[in-house]
Formats: sequence, structure tokens, C-alpha cells
Amino acid sequence: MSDLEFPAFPPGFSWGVATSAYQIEGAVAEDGRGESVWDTFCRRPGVIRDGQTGDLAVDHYHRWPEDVELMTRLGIGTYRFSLAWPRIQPAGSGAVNAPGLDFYDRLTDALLAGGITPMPTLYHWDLPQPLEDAGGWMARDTAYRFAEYAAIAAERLADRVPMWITLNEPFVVTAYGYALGIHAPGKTLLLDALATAHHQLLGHGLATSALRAAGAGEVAITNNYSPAWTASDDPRDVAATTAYDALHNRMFTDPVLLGSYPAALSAFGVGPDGPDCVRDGDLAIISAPLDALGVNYYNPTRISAPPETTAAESPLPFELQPITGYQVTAFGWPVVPAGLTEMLTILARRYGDKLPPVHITENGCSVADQPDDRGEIDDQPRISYLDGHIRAVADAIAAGVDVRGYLVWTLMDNFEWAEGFHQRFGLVHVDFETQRRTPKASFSWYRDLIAAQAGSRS
Ligand code: IFM
Repeated sequence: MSDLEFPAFPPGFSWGVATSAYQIEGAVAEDGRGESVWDTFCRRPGVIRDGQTGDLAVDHYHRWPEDVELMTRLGIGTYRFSLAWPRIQPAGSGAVNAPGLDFYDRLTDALLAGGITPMPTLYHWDLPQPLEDAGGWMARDTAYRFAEYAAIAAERLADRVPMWITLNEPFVVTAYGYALGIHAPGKTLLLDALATAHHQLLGHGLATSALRAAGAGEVAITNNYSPAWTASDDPRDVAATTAYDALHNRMFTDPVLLGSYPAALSAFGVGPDGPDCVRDGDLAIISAPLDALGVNYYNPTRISAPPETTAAESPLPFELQPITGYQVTAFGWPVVPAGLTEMLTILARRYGDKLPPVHITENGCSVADQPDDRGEIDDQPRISYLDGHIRAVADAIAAGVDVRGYLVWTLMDNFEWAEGFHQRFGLVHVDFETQRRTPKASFSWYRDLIAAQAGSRS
């Protein structure tokens, strides 16, 4: 046991934090960056709380040396961040913007100098607007543009970056961005949005080989997973839960690890070979071997069958139900650490020897943190959340799941998409008026845990 009374994690287990470009960088019109779908979406009245935007975000584009310094104080081994496609290739195709690549080059070098391994994600939702104007992820061509961009990034950084992540949470892009319109680009295509799932997956597969051809070492994809809990044993609820599980947990994993879409997608009118847009050879591209699977976990989901209505009144074969009996985060999400162990063991059972090593690429919670009279932020709910979830990872490892790393979402408070700046997920408090960074109590707690784990191995 370590000083913090955690089990010792396996040798080489990596601790870190994660962020994403649009949520932290700001500087949306600087140094040749092009426009992304999030720039455009944020200008639509009524879609983001209080009309907030990521125009300035937390000004990481200018303050990155201070942010790297915070990470070195934290003692992390891995920093997962995302590259802004429109900063590197402003139109989403064609000309490369040298200052954009230079920015990530400097960041990479500074991380390495601080003993931190960079783990870039190529796509964390900020599609260049010109590509959206040409159909976005509804268009097959976007997958090919994504692979081109992946090659550009890898040609510049692969000599110093050991692991690349292609997509972050493609389920959210399909569901929130194209089906429900809660996120950019704000389309409400409902089930027609499933084409965006296939095109993102194709983009992942094409980018995987482009990355490898450009010298990248390890390649992974990050999905958000949520154990699907049935609201009751009623066969209709059970069937609805199976359908939801297929959509949320399997649609972006089965094709990658098994080379096929889950049969349970038929509940959405999707045939055995997946959405209509699947062409011969696509699944072979999508299922190119991977080095790791990124798992983001926040909470389970409780599912029931929809009321018995017509398809027009209830187009989806499930309904989300509240989960009661647990503490909730400031976002209202239930705190269920055991759900992480459950999800990891489901993945291990489901994919067997096809499951590559797992990295927890995001886990964390939003807390309504405010500095006290002394300017300190005593975020005990976050400490308790992280403590429970890190123990849940240890339980999964003890049960035989090969988990290699854990990254807290997130380093510092930032722009939380449709919630604007209203949800604080950071280990570091940011005063959004002054951009002043103040480490919270959870920062010291995580720093001590990392140090104790390093000590328990020496
Ligand atoms: O902030 C997001 C992140 O961009 C993707 N995963 C979930 C986080 C919290 O909502």
C-alpha cells in the first residue's frame, strides 16, 4: 500500500491529465487559425449558456508555459491534449498553417523538457468550418481529409510523440452534434446522423495508417463508455437497454476491434453491415490493429423502453431515466465509481484477446468550486470522486483488466461546451475574468498520490 493507502499500480502505470484545444486555447483568430464548427455554433443565439464562447477560453495559447509549469509541479507522466485541426490546416484541406504546427511543436518540446509524455488527440470536435460547409461528417470525403491532416501532424511530431489518439468520443459528435443539435454543428438529423458514425470510424481507420506511415508509434481511439443499466427486468426495458448499449458502447468499438457493427443496431433500422453508407473494404480499414483503447468514464446510464407510441412520437427505441440513490456532481451526474470497474470488466469480457491495453483517458467531475476568504479552494467532493474512481481502476486491474494509465479530466477549469464556463472540472481553479490559475486542494492530493505511487515502486 502507498502512503495514500492505495494499492500500488503496475510498474510503468502512467498518471496524468487531459484537456482539449477549443476548451482551453482561445486565440481563435490568431496566427492564421481557421474557423471551426464550434466558433460558428457558439455565435448561434441560445445554444450556449449565457451566450459564452471559447474565443478566449482560458488563454492557454498564450499562457501555455505557465500551464506546463503547473503540470510539472503536479508530477504527471502524461499530458493528453488535442491539436486544433483549424490551427494546423485552416480550411480542413490543402494549405498548412506553419504557426499552428509551430505552437504544438513548442508545447511538445516543453512537455518533454519537463519529463511529461505528450499524448495528442487529433480530433476533439473542432472540425474546420469549410469541411462542415461541404457536409461535415455526413460526407465520406471528410474521412479522407482527416487522414491527410493526421499525416501532416505526425510528420511534424511523431519523432517525439509515442502515442496518438485519433478521435475523442465520436459518439458525442454523432449524438449531440448531428442527431440532437446540442453541440456543434447543431444538426437535428436523429437517426440519419448514423452516417457520421461510419464516416468518423472510416476517418479513424484511414488516419491510423496515415499516422503509422508518417512514423507514429502507438495509435489509439478514445470512446466514452457508460454501463447501460436496465430500469427493470421487463423484457421491453431489457431490449431497450441492449439497443442503447449498442449505440453508446458498441457502435464505435465493435467495428474497430471486431471488424463488424453490433447486430443490436438493428433496433435503429441499421442492418448487419452498419449504416447504409458502408462500402466494401471499409470495415477492414476501420479494424486496423490498435495499440491501445482510450476509455473516458463519467457515470452509468439507466434505460427504459419508450412509452408505447408511434415511431413519429418516439423515434428512439429507448428512454433515459434518472439514476437515484447516489451523490451527484455539480452537473447533476451520479457518482458511481463501481460503474468504472463494471465497464472495464465488460470491455475485457466482450472483446477478450482483441482488447488492446486500456488507458483511462478522461475521468473527473464538475464541482461548484469558489475560493474561500483566504483564496483557497477546498474541493473535497472532487477528491472523493477521484479517490473512488482510482480505486475502481485498481479493482479492474485486480480483476485482470490490462489498464496502463489514468488521466484526470481536467488540468484546469475551462469552457464546458454547451454549459459555457458554468461547470468547473479542473484541478486548478481559473478566474475567468483575470485568467489567474490557483491549484485546488485536489491538485495537492493528486500530486501526493502520484509521488506516493512513484515511491512505492522504488
Ligand atoms: O469536457 C468534456 C470533454 O470535452 C469530453 N469528455 C467529457 C468532458 C466533461 O463533459
